[in-house]
Amino acid sequence: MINVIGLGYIGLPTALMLASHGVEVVGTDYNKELVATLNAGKTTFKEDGLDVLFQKALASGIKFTTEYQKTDIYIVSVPTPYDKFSKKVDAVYVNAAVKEIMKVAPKGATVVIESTVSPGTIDRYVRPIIEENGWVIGKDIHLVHAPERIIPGNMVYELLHNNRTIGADDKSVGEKVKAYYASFCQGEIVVTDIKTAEMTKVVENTFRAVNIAFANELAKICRHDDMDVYEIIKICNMHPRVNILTPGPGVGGHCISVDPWFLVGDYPSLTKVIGDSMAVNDSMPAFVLERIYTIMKENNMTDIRRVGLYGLTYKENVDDYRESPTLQLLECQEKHLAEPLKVYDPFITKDIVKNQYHNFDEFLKDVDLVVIMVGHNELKEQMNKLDGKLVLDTRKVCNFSNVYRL
Ligand code: SAJ
Repeated sequence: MINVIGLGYIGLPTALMLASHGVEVVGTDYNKELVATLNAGKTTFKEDGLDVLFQKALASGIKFTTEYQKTDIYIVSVPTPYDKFSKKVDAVYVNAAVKEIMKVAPKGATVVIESTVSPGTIDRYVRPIIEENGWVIGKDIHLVHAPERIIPGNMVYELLHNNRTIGADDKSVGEKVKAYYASFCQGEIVVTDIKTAEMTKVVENTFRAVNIAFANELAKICRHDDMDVYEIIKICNMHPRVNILTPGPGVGGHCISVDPWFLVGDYPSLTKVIGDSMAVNDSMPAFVLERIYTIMKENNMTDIRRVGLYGLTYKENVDDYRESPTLQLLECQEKHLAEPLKVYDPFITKDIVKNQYHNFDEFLKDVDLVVIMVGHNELKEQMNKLDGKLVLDTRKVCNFSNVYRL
């Protein structure tokens, strides 16, 4: 039996996938409300294919509880934020989960950490917790790191098809854990050591953050000297060895806007490119705000209350708004002591910010300048509704001839 600890964006789909492929699974989360929702037969977030997978896993007997189980394998999938001051990974949730596991685990059990951590985190934090218990790692308990790679918006497909990395002290333990993942994963699964697996995961997200920062910096240069950044990137990407990502209003989510900081925190004197890249991405919401003021001025628009932000999530067609560029922009605007801008997002049904709308038409009635922060499909399908409005499109989804861009 596998006990999956943490039933969030990664833990839940992983638990469901294992269960629907014949593995006995119990999912554990300390959040009683979340466990009650799952036990009532409902998923806790939207994702293509998740509900079908959930039903399959229920039919296969998956259980959800707040209790840690006595079993041979634990998969820990809890959040790993970064400390805003030191930039280092904050392993507090991983540590707490491992402490709880140690209270119930039988000798010989394997603890798999799925959460993203910086290189050396398992050595620094997880090993001492186990050793304090008087247990010998490699004999009484086995440690494995199996970072996930799935992208929100396409998680179920990617869980099935992506290649994976497994890090273990002992190759045979790595192979044993690999067999569980191979029950559903059709990609290649590489077994390596723990520190390599830790570094690999952080490097993948850092690569993307640096590439996005490069695109964002190009957008700033092109705005400064009146060039079309999208046309330039399109042509550059026709070169066989160039692949520039897309500029945008900033970087959100809980991965690319967070994980690269772990490297900056741990290797401050060695991470100039990475640190500067993160700063460029973090500067984008303020850059969008500047664009808003410029466009208002150009159009003799004086009332900031007639400006509306379309999109609150960190990217298109997901309901996750953690670290979203829109929230960053509103925070930045708050510093200017201005009336908060109007906001609408079809994926966010709860009120999470001031001046939030839950109906697209009502939102449009109250604004003259629409700032596209996220290119949800809903908008792409109803773009004609923006006809007659001023539009600042930070995602290049609107083809109007008079549209403003980054
Ligand atoms: N973004 C841009 N320009 C781009 C691409 C993305 O501005 O060209 C922005 C997005 O709008 C968003 C942010 O960057 O705000 C991040 O979005 P994303 O879709 O690039 O990535 P995430 O954070 O949803 O998922 C990433 C993925 N990592 C990589 O692609 C290397 C995923 O594979 C990881 O599993 C996930 O992080 C994670 O959990 O670490």
